[in-house]
Amino acid sequence: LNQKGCVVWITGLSGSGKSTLACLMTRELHSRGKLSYVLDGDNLRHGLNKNLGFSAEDRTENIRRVGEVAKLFADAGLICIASLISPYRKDRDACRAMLPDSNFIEARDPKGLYKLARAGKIKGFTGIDDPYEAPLNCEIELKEKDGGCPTPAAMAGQVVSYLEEKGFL
Ligand code: GGZ
Repeated sequence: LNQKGCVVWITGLSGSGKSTLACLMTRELHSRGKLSYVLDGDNLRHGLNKNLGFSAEDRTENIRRVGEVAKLFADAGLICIASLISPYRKDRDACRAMLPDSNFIEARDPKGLYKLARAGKIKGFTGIDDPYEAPLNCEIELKEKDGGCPTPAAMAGQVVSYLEEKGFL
């Protein structure tokens, strides 16, 4: 393989575009002939993590499992893109202790989930009545610039450039 395994950890609120970004990144990497794999929190909750809910303990276990799996992919030489809300710093730090990379993106609400949560129709929703702790020292921060919000493709490009700069590609 002409690449070095690593993990890109995308954290952010629900509906912030984590899955879109992960998908664009994996496509961009594929077009460059690089192997990658997306671990998406929402998807994994249908299989590997189907016995877990959204209590703080369950989220911690969710993130721990995904961190362990991501490490295996990275050990195999792939660029593993983990996309989870992962709202607690201590959980992300525990993954970081095993993993080299991290990043962060800002929020929007295309699915209307926040509206439902604010109306009390979803309880314990991250960012409404459950906490979200933004990273303090992430490697990449993808957020609004003076000119407005960057496109998802621009954000994917930003992450891929970072990987290139650091010698992962
Ligand atoms: C946060 C919730 C909740 C609550 C259901 N809080 O945007 P989505 O809807 O389609 O994907 C979100 C997904 C979050 O799973 P994660 O594994 O990434 O979360 S964590 O890292 O916190 O373990 C969201 C949906 O589940 N969802 N109820 N109460 N998100």
